[in-house]
Amino acid sequence: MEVIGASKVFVCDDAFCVLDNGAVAFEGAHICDVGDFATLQKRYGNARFHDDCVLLPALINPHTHIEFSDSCGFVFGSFGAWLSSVFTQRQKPCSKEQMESALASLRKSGVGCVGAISSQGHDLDVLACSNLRVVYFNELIGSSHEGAESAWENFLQRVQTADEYASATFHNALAAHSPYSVVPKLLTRLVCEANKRQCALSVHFLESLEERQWLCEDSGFFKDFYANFNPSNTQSFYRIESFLEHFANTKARLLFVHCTQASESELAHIARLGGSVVSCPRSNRLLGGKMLGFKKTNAILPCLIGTDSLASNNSLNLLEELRTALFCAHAPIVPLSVALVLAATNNAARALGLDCGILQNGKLADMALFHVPQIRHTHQEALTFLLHATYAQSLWVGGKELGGN
Ligand code: MCF
Ligand code: FE
Repeated sequence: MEVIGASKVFVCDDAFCVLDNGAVAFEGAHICDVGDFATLQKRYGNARFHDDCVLLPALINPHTHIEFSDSCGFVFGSFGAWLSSVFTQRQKPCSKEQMESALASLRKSGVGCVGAISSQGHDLDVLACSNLRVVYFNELIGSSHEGAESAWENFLQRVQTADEYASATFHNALAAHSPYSVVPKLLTRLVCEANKRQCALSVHFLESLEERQWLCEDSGFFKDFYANFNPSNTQSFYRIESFLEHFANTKARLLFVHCTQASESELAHIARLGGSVVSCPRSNRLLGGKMLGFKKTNAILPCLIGTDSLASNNSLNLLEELRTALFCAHAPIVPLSVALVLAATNNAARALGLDCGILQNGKLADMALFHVPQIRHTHQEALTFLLHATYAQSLWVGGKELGGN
C-alpha cells in the first residue's frame, strides 16, 4: 500500500469536494482509501506528503491526433485553407521522435489518459508503449462510393491489428472522420461495429461554416473541393438531422468533436443520443472557426476539453487548453473553473467509459500531482490550480508512477 498526501486533494466528484491535507491510499492499479493524510498515514504507514501541492485525478485529453505531430506546413485562418494544407502535408508522415515528444508534452501537463484519433495506424506502437491510458480511436474515412469497400477493408485491418494491443490500459475505439468525408454505407457499418463492441465512437462534427453550408445547402467550399477531388460528389451525403439519426439507439459512447456551428437544438439532439461534446478551443480559433460557449454547451450535455493535434494547435498542453477555455468563456469564473476541472477528469472518464477521473475507493489510481504555490491559503482551489499549475510533478496511471517531470 502506498499513501500520497497533498495540501489539497481534488476528489473530482460531482460536488467537487476538496480535502485539506488529504491523501489517497492505493495498491496495485486501484485506490483503496481516500481521506485525511494523518489518518491514512496511521492506518497504512508508507506515506509521503507534498506541501503546497494539489493531488487530483490524472487529466484526460479526449481528442488529439498523435500521427499529426509535425507542426510544419499547415495553413491557418480558414478551415478550407487548413484542410487543403492537410492534403499536401499528408504525404509526409511524422517521425517516431515527434510522436514521442508529443506524448511527453501531454504527460508533462498531467495527462494520464489520451483519446487518440488514428488515421493510418502509424501511432500504434508509440501509444501502446507510452505507459499512458489510451483510448485508440481507429478512424474511418471514405468519401467515394466506389472506394468504399477498400476503405472498409483497410479500416478493419487496422482495427484488427490494434485489437492485438488491447490491455488494461489500451482500449480500442472507433471514429468516423466527419459527415463530409464518410459515405452513409460506411457510417452504417461503423455504427454497427461500435454497437457490437460497445466502445467509444468519435466524430468531427459541425466544425466550420464551410461544413454547415455543405450539409444544409450543398454549396460553398466543399462544392469546389469535391469538384476537384471527386466530381461525382455534387451533394452532401447527409443533412444535419439525417446524419445524427445514424447514431440513434447505439450502445456506443458518442463523442462529437468541435460542434462550434451546432445550434442548441442540434446539441440537444446529441444529448438525447447520450453523447458528449469535445471542444478544442485553440484549434477552433486557428482554423477560423468560432469557439464553442463552454457554459451554455455544458448545461445541455457534458462538454469536454481536448487539444486536437499539433497540426491545429501550438502545443498539446492540456492545462493551456483549459486556461484558454477559462479566459474565453462568458461565464462567472469561479464555478467555470470547477466545471473545467471536472470536464478534464470525471466527465471525460464517464464519456470514454473509463473507471478513473475521480479519487474514490475502488477506482483506478490514475493521479497527477502539481506544485501550486500558496494553494493551501485559498478557497478558490480549482481557479488557483488552473491559473498557476505549470507541470505535473508526478503522474500515476493504474497505480504505476510514470517518472517525474
Ligand atoms: O480536428 C481537426 C480538424 N478537423 C478534422 N480533421 C482533423 C483535425 N486534426 C487532424 N485531423 C485529421 C483527420 O483525422 O485530418 C485529416 C483526417 O485524418 C483530414 S481528412 C484527410
Ligand atoms: Fe481532430
